[in-house]
Amino acid sequence: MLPIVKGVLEGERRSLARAISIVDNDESESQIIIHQIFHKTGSAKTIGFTGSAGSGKSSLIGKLIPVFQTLGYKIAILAVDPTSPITGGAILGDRVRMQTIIDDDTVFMRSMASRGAIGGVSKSLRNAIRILDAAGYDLIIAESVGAGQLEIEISRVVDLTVVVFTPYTGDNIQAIKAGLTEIGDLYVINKADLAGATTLFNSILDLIGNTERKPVVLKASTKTGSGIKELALSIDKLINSAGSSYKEKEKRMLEEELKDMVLNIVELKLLDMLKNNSKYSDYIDRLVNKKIDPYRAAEELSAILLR
Ligand SMILES: Nc1nc2c(ncn2[C@@H]2O[C@H](COP(=O)(O)OP(=O)(O)O)[C@@H](O)[C@H]2O)c(=O)[nH]1
Ligand SMILES: [Mg+2]
Repeated sequence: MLPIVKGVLEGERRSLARAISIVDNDESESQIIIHQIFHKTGSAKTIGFTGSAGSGKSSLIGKLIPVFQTLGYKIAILAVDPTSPITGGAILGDRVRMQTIIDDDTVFMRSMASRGAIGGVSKSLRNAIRILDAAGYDLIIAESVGAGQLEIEISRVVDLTVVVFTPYTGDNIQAIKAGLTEIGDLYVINKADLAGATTLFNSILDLIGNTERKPVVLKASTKTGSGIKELALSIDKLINSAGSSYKEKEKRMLEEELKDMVLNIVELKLLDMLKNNSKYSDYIDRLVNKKIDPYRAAEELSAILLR
């Protein structure tokens, strides 16, 4: 067993941080780490928090943590931010807003850059979750700092997606991105202490709450504390009640992951075979001389490679 894996399994923080960086940067050690911990994973519940910057995701997570702790969870938080390097400012701001919890060394917090761009995010996040899961964290919260495609990707990796809206971050009903209306299992209208929240809450109920899948829609304020406990209890209920459908989701996710990885390996192999095939340069010459068209060249060359 790698020393770092031993550290991870003992929940040692420096090993955890290092192991997460390794999978985040897709370093070669990732494979060995995942190989050695995979059998210890599968018990953690995962939640993704998405929504516009400034909607209050970090503040909400900060307020939810103590409630989740009274429910017995051991919590880890991953801030997924491909736009800034790991040492960047975002996580520092978040640490301030989550002050109450970072003083508590039972909560683990780490930011991830997931530099592999889109597609890289799900891979890094999935593996970071596995590391925390193997270390004994049983509630893992991913906060998405980006937007758009990233949020959809995160929602595919976690058990439950919470979408946070406020009237102050451009989340009026016309401007809400189509994707967001589909990925949430639970919608929070935050900053309920400010005017406009109730109007937005009613519009969201109309737009999303009454659709067939009936996601939960709640109002909350991290400032007054209203709705926080209800939010925590709703999340707890959802992640624990939908047992069978999450198993199915898990199976689908593993299938996707396996498919992606196989395609990746096969693509690299085929590329290698193609470049080393003596016919390859012949075909390029024939294309240049207009002796063959690209469609036919590709057909024939593929047939040769797959023979
Ligand atoms: N009035 C009010 N402000 C809030 C509330 N929740 C968060 N904020 C403020 O909104 C800003 C953005 O919050 P933050 O948690 O960093 O949002 P994030 O970017 O989604 O993580 C901060 O200045 C918070 O103090 C709330 O319930 N009411
Ligand atoms: Mg934040």
